[in-house]
Amino acid sequence: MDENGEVVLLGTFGSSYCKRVELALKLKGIPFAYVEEDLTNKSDLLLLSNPVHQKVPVLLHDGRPICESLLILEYIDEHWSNAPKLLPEDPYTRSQIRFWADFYDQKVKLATYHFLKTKGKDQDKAREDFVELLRVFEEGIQRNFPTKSPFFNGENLSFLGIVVGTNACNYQAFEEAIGKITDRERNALFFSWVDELKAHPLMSENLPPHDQLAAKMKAKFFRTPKV
Ligand SMILES: N[C@@H](CCC(=O)N[C@@H](CS)C(=O)NCC(=O)O)C(=O)O
Repeated sequence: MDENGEVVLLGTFGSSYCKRVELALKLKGIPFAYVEEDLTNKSDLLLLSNPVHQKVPVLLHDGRPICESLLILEYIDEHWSNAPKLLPEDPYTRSQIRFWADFYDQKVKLATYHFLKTKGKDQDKAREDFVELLRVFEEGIQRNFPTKSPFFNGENLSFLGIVVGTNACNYQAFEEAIGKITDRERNALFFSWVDELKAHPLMSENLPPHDQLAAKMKAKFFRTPKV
């Protein structure tokens, strides 16, 4: 057996939650097997491993399941505690990183779901909420990390870089499939971070191909593309 124990990732194509885990494993150099899940016909392994949420990603480490992408990233960083570290050592800074990762998932990502479920004026409101949330995110990151980018740990991607980058680097595919949600002028700082993340080799080499991702999103949300 590998000295790491057997590591298996249950995931699905195009999921930024799953991509987070894949990038963290690759960053740490942990060998793993990837099992693609069909979410329209979930496997018994997925249902047994994540009976509460029945979602991917699930990480199986020597057969023991860990669920929820942010918790999986923490597990990876704690179990394989060698460098490169995803989270910083200082407990206060760690808590700030976790706060903004949670904000991104609970607020920013949620705003994109509101956007894709609405039309007309409601959709305009969802777009405005999204831009405003990114502004809050920009301000918070500047306030909490005035001197050092929390998206990178040295030359490596960090916890927050992985969490935000695996999602935000796909906004173009989202927009091709669903419609225009971003405003690069009003969120110029946020998009300067996204551009940096996108240029990082680990990110750029592992992002899902744009066309395939846009096609999957179109098929999933049954919308015609808006030009
Ligand atoms: N909070 C979860 C969200 C994971 C999630 O939403 N996964 C989606 C794929 S992107 C899923 O498995 N959906 C299946 C379903 O909702 O039945 C995490 O961070 O891991």
